[in-house]
Amino acid sequence: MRVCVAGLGYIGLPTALAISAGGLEVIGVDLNTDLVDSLKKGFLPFKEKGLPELFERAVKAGVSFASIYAPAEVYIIAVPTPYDSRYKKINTKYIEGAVASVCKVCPKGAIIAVESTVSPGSMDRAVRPVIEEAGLVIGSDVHIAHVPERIIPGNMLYELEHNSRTIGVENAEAGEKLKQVYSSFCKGEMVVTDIKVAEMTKVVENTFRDINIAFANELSQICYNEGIDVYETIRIANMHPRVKILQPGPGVGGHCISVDPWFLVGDYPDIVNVVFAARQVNDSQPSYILRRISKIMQDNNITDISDVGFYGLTYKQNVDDTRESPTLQIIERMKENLASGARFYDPFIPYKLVDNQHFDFESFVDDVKLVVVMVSHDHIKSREAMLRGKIVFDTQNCLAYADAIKL
Ligand code: SAJ
Repeated sequence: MRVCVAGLGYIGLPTALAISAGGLEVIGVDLNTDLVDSLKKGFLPFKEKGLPELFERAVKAGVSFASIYAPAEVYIIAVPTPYDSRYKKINTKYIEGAVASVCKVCPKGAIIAVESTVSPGSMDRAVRPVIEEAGLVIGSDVHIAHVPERIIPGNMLYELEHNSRTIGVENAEAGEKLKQVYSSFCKGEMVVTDIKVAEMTKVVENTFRDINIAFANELSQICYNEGIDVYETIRIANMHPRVKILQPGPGVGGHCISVDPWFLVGDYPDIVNVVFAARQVNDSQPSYILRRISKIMQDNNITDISDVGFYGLTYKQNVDDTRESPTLQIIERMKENLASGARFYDPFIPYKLVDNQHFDFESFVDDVKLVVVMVSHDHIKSREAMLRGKIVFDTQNCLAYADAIKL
């Protein structure tokens, strides 16, 4: 069976490689010709544990990369869905473009499976009209499916192989074929359902996590007011067999958890309460961190913002993805308050992303009095000793350093 994976980013590339290593014929397509050229030369566009090894296996198995679409029995669409944070809406233009291109080359009976993050109803709103416009009949000329991705950056390849999959389809035959494709690399259970349920489960999964993190963040503020250790509180509460509270932090970033709940808020404004409140709590956590920083500055007679250094620009530990990251959110809030001059460092971001960015950890630490740890990269955990003599605000509770100030 031939599978064409459209979009060779964080999701599409590992998926294409895994299917190829799993024994099916795979062509990976991306409109970015530079990316395709560099993949052909053996260069990977981002870091992920185990990816170079998987790449090697896929190349041996014959994976190919191209910028134009080719005939295939199954198309997996994993193109970006850019998010407009002002209007809380996702843009499906790349999905629509990919589907239109697929329609021009696909053989009769092909399956078009969308993995990209979409809001519930997008398959009807964005995908169906493009296919109809191309003159194809859904259900006979092509079949559509939604197979939302579920892998977590930082542990993608393990999860790709072990997580169960939701396969949203309109007929059992397409479900069977997709099961075959996904079972080529995934040992998890394949759950076949309808498209609307598949769309909803994706949003529900990320919203559940957002609400849980919001609870932890709110608890951190309550506990701070009372002088109670929030981490100890959560640790003990989680010993109850039916309690599993996540960890507080500096805010929620990434392209999924901070985005998907907004779909429910936007589409059901008269119903949502909890979902909306959780979003507000998590979105305001960076401002809370800023208030805590200003208190720490006051307590330690620090008056110059350039004496404050933020460690970490990515949205979470050990990844190089900065989308919606809490540190970038903090920078935005500081701009609104005309506070500039703070310093920034992230070992995963070796290019200039923000003003006053340092590229050497030692000089970054030397130049500041207060280090705010925003991201718990392994990098800083192994360099704790270098923070000695500094005031440290550890918003991730990742350091053993006894004097570090916690949430
Ligand atoms: N965070 C906390 N406290 C926690 C856990 C996370 O503050 O206890 C923060 C992180 O620091 C980060 C944000 O939440 O800023 C999101 O990180 P994450 O690791 O929870 O999740 P993502 O966005 O990397 O990936 C999520 C995953 N969804 C779920 O776990 C339900 C992943 O499985 C999805 O594939 C992905 O979203 C997606 O693409 O939808």
